[in-house]
Amino acid sequence: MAKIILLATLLIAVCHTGQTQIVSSSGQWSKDGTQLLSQIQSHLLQLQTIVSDHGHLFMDIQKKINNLSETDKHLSRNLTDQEQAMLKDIQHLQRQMVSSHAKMTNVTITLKDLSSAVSRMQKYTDQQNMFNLLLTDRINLLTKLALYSQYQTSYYYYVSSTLSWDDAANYCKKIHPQGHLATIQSQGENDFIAKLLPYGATSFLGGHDRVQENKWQWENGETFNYTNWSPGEPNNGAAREHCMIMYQNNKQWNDAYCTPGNTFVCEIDS
Ligand SMILES: *[C@@H]1O[C@H](CO)[C@@H](O)[C@H](O)[C@H]1NC(C)=O
Ligand SMILES: *[C@@H]1O[C@H](CO)[C@@H](O)[C@H](O)[C@H]1NC(C)=O
Ligand SMILES: *[C@@H]1O[C@H](CO)[C@@H](O)[C@H](O)[C@H]1NC(C)=O
Ligand SMILES: *[C@@H]1O[C@H](CO)[C@@H](O)[C@H](O)[C@H]1NC(C)=O
Ligand SMILES: [Ca+2]
Repeated sequence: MAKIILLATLLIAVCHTGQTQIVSSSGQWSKDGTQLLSQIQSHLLQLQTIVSDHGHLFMDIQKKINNLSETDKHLSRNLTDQEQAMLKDIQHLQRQMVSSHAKMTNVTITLKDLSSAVSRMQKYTDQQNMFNLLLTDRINLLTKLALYSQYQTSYYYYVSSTLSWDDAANYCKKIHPQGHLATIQSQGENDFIAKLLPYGATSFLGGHDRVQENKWQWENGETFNYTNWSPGEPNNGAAREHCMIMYQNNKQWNDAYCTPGNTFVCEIDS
């Protein structure tokens, strides 16, 4: 009994500490909070079962004591002092039992309340997390719309850093799961991308012939069905030009070294 009450007190204390820890200063529940709540909830359910079992045990003992004192009453017409004292003890014990049982019932009710409160908090936490995710998505979308230019079903993003072609390709992949160095499949798309380049820029696109010389392909596997090479290109200068760049000045392409020296354009498929 004492153990149970101690356990319950501890648990309630844990819950209480938990609450202050898991609510951040902004009043939002953290992910750790959610896990903690789940744990507390399952402990509460276990404890509730134990307490409820004890409740039944108390009722049984109480019935037996009632029976015992009933039996005693029949004899009480002629009890010795010692027997009278024993009867008083038994009655006192009985009152204690009844009061303990009431306390236990109260603990059970408190635990049930606590458990459903934890449930509600859990739901609230889930909703809060969902809301945060939606908000993050919305912010990402707005950011994307602010920085990226849309042409048909893709977004394009000019990057002024001069990285190697490989690093540029990785950069585009990192900024979005559908990101890649820009690929071109029509005159319209070509001209749209050219307009994103600042004056005089030379920028990497997603084309290369690194697998087989003069067999050009788009890095993301798209069909290579449109070309816009500058006159005399691709010429594989110094036998080292395997990465495609676009010239801003004539909107046309050249094969260039894959080493750092050109800006680049990322494309994000939607
Ligand atoms: C009460 O006591 C009598 C006699 O001692 C016994 O026969 C009876 O089963 C008891 N009842 C309960 C509920 O314990
Ligand atoms: C009660 O106790 C008295 C003596 O203390 C005795 O004389 C009497 O017979 C007892 N009565 C019963 C019913 O046991
Ligand atoms: C049980 O709770 C009620 C109300 O919450 C209170 O009035 C009562 O005194 C409590 N009983 C015990 C035994 O703690
Ligand atoms: C190249 O293929 C893509 C996808 O099938 C298509 O949308 C595009 O119009 C084609 N471009 C040309 C120039 O045929
Ligand atoms: Ca060239």
